[in-house]
Amino acid sequence: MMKLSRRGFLAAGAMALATPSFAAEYPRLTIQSRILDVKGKPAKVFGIMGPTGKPGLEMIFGERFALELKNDMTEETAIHWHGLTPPTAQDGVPQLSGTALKAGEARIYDFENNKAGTHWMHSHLGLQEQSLLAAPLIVRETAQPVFDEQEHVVMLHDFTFRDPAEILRELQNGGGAHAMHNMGSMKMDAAMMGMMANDVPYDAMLANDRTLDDPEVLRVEKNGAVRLRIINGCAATNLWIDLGELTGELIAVDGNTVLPFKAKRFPLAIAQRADIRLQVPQGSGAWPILFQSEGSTLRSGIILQSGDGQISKLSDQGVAGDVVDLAMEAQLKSLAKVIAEPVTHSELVELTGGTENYAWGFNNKSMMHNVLFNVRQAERVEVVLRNLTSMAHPMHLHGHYFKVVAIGDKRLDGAVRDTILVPVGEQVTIQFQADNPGNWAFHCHHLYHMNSGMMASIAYAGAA
Ligand SMILES: [Cu+2]
Repeated sequence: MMKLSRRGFLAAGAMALATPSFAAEYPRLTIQSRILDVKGKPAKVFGIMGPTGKPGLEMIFGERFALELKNDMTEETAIHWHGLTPPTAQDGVPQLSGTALKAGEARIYDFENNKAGTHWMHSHLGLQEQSLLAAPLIVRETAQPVFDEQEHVVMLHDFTFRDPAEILRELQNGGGAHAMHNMGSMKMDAAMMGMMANDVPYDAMLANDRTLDDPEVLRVEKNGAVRLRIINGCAATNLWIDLGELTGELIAVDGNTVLPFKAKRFPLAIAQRADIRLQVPQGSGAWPILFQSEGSTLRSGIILQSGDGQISKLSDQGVAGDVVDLAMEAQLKSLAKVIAEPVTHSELVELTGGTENYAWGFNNKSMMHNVLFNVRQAERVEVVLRNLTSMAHPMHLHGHYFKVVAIGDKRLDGAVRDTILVPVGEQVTIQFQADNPGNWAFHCHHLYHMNSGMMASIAYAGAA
């Protein structure tokens, strides 16, 4: 190793700072177009490539979130770090946190990150997310796994060959798969509820960009432990994780640890994440992990394979998934020690609309970034979310985590999350600590609802 005197070292440091390409010291995330093969047909989609050539980013808790984001597409974009709580200016929502990133532009993001877990990054501009402009953002709790287990990230997408703008236009003209919601009130049975759970039909479901015709195969050890970090990156599809013959433990939701919850099937609403730990059986085998769309037969999956396990062909059509409900949510318990501060500010937010011209909104008003209510720093805010519409809404708050404190009238010591599904006719109450001044998006994460008025903000009084 070359030995530098203190003086020499300082000079070298000064030189490094003076070079114009100092930005290259930041790892780079590149937003780009790419061609995907979906069911034998080429599809032009977007992607976010990380410094290692893999999509997205993996970092260790305690590391500063510091990178250069480069837009190599021919259109502008804005990337939101879903699950992190950056200063508001770096949150990636046009109109709320700075300008869009123009074609060819690069920008530095640099902030202290204190959120571990399975997160993701995605476009917050227009309908780009439907074109797969999203990637994993994994903040590992420790550099080395505490448990002897194999980790694997699974990013899920709903895929259509159609132009998303055309889908939105059709919905807003009263057509498409949402039309039956406009037929007035009628008695619905479970099958009809299922049919009405989706208002966008898809051509395929993808798990790590692949369909079940050619699924990803994860080699695992016999009797080994596996931790799946599953991200629902769908634009408009709630789904069920189905472990088939295996049983797993849900250990974290939206990156926040929960008391391990054992099951074979787990609901996963749009934008939510689930960390599931499972044990591979003793003998050789192949175990499909399936992701079944709510109200639709379409599914995706990955295969865990050990030894010389035989992989059999699986159809990408399963049995239409039940309507996603809050049965599991009601049983989740946060492991994080949250101080039970007294509520100092209460709000009732009704989720409304979805009838004429597909106009959605809050408290009977369609909005696009408008302030829904103000908060003050240090307030403990409780928000009652009441769904008066005919569809479920995965509600996402930026810049904060919240605790689920009630479902209907039943109070609970629920999970800490950043996205909660509010099913049809139900009411969910959340609490958050106002500790991150700014103007924060608060919206339904269903891409077409969000772009049709279910997109508000919560603004700190006196903050920029
Ligand atoms: Cu919605």
